[in-house]
Amino acid sequence: AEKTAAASTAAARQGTDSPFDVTDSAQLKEGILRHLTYTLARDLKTAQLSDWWIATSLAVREHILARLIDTQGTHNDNNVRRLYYLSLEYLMGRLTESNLYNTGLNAAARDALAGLGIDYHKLLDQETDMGLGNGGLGRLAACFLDSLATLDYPAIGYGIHYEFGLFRQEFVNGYQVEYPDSWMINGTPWEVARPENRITIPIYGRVENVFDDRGNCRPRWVDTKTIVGIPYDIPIAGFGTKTVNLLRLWSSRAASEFDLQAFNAGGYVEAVREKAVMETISKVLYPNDKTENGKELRLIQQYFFVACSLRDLIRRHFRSPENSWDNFPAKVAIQLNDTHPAVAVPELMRVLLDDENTPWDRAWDIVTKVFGYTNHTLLPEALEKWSVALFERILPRHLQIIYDINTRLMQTIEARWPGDVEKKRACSIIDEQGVKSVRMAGLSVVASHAVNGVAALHTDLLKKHLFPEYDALFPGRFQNKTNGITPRRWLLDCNPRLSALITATLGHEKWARDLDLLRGLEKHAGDAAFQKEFMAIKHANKVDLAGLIKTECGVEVSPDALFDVQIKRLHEYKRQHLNLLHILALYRRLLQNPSLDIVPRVFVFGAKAAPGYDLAKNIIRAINIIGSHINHDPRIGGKLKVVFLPNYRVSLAECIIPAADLSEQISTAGKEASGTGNMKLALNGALTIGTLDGANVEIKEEVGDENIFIFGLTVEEVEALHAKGYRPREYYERDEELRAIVDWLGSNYFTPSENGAFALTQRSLLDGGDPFLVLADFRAYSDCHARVDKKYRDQAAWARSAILNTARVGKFSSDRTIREYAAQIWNLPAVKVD
Ligand code: T68
Repeated sequence: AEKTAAASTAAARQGTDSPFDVTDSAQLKEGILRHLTYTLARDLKTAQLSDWWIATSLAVREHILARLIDTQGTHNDNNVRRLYYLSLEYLMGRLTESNLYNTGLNAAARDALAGLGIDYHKLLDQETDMGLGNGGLGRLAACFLDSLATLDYPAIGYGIHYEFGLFRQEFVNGYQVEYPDSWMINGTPWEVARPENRITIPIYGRVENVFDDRGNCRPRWVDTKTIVGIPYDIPIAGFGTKTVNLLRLWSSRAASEFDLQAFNAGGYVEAVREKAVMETISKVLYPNDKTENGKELRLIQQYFFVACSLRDLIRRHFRSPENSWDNFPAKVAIQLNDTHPAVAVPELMRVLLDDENTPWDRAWDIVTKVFGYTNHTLLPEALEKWSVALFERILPRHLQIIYDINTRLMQTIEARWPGDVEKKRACSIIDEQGVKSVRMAGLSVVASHAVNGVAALHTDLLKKHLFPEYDALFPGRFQNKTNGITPRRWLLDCNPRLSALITATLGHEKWARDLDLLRGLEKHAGDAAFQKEFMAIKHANKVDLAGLIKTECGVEVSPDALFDVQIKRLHEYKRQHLNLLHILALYRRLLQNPSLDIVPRVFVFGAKAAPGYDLAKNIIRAINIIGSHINHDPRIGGKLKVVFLPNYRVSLAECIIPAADLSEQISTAGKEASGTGNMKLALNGALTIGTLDGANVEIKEEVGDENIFIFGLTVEEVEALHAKGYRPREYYERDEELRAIVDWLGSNYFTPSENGAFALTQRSLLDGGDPFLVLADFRAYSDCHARVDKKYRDQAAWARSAILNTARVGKFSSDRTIREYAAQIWNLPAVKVD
């Protein structure tokens, strides 16, 4: 995208304010050339664009690393309280551009590169996304890191250094095909390997009871195997501050002593095999965003990164001579991003009980003071359970500790509800029904001093439906922390045109650190000249996206059409197939009445399906095949276009979001915990069409009823409908149009040489029982789209609402979210770095 003059002025201004030790483009240019020559051993003639990208990143990195050392020094010298964020996923996207913006060096870099004859945007395009996450949960972790550093909170993120992130997606004959994501192939200039900080942890083995010198029988974990964790550090530079925090990701290795033992015993091949197994642990990210499948390697991944991280943070704590276990809870806050890192609970207990000889009650007191747990879903299939048998084989001592935690929990329940077997069954960490298993959510709730949901509605439902007994048992433990997004990546960096307009209108760029200041735009919402500018920017962004669509999908779309966007993981509850039914309805209406006057629309999809999720993959194929059919039908005069951009990822979202007119947030009420794409799209001036689900409820409260399109069943209505018995066929039979399009979907009209291509999707809606109420919500959805159509024809009214969306969603800055966590969960003071 070409930047406007105003954007570069704003950028230039930021450049002069840089809190980093580089001031001008000449200095940066010198750094770039130095790295090109002395780090990459390239000369100017043969250097490829990817070399220039690495050299530029390394030149900027120097300044960030200097600040990293200052920041860590300040934190260590002052023995500050720190947050340790444990997450199996970090969906970082590209790092170079956001680091340039956050350090204020983007203008200098642009100048330096221009002087070298290098195209800034093409250079940034060399970077492969760091896609070490599935979706919202992983991206939330990345936004949180940005806000933590920006707000000067001492924090370290811990996770896994996956060799392969989320798979790369291509479409072949409409089918999703997955390829490994070799994100490191062009180099990884933003990470620093720290082999000197490697950590060795035990796994497998058995527990034996030995008598200590006082005659007490004590459990000892023996005959274990060994895994080595090598940390890779990624600096996280705050925006407009000197703070640089750390993201530390663990890569697994085999222990050399172990190899040697096997080797000496004549087991050379055995030793190499063992080595390969150990190195498999950090090989690949599991691509399931909801269902848990009880895979051994997944549990090992969880334990591996948690055990390394705990040892690392304990080592940090004891580096200060004044520290001890007594003040551990005063210096350490640990947040569990979902239950994926919940093995940290028994692992910290094990360290305290077995390694440190701490009595149980004192150990448990420490544990419950440091942990907090964030829940991201109510869907039962996403709640992690591990079979007791598997747990025992991999982590026998941890299983014992979990049983001990559960015994004490059952005593508490008995004291509170004497003789109530139902309450015990509901609260037990060990699930005795079916295959005996460990419930990680129960473990996390019991061991944490605070448990939070990610939007107000979600937190209410969490207390009411998922954990009512725990809520009664631990009053005040459950809290809400509505999600947020970083305004740096999701407005300042990705939408330079709109950012420049905002900065020019408000007369400052403080909004990027204080998003509530966007309220200052409200008074311009009715101003015709401002509306024109705002819509011209949207149009320019749509022209850019149209170009990308042409290259990626080979489809010509008009930037004058309404861009109707649904971008998120493909999941039945998110109801991409409801969107598809509406597309089919519009198409059919046009075929029956070619002169029908509708606002021309471009439907834009982006979504990956978990590789084993057949229905989700079938929906992708249906959208691809039906979309292509519609795109090639000359009878509808180009009024409808349907494009499915392949390989949806953070950097693609950054291109789509600034160009969206309409944001599809159409999950069944009660199913989407929060959503964060909804926030990104509203911030960039898209109007939402959505259900009263997740954070949509709060977006509606902020932007006002006239500036959002709400439709469909509410949570209460969904519950009532299920209670009385939902029969999708009733809706199908009652509604002529709905019946026609559902039948159409099931026919071979769109795939003449193939029968039943979309039978899976069609069946889910009828005989499958339509668990997410697509048919029940269809008519309300279709009628709501008619209101969208009407409003879009009144461009002034649309512009006004779009501006008010941007102006009024300041609440959804992750800065606000992080301040709330810091104040209400972590008790974490900010620390300025001089
Ligand atoms: C999402 N969850 C929620 N899970 O669905 C979304 N799960 O509503 C919310 O806004 C977001 O979290 C942030 O709170 C996920 O993205 C996963 O990706 C996931 C991955 C592995 C296992 C289970």
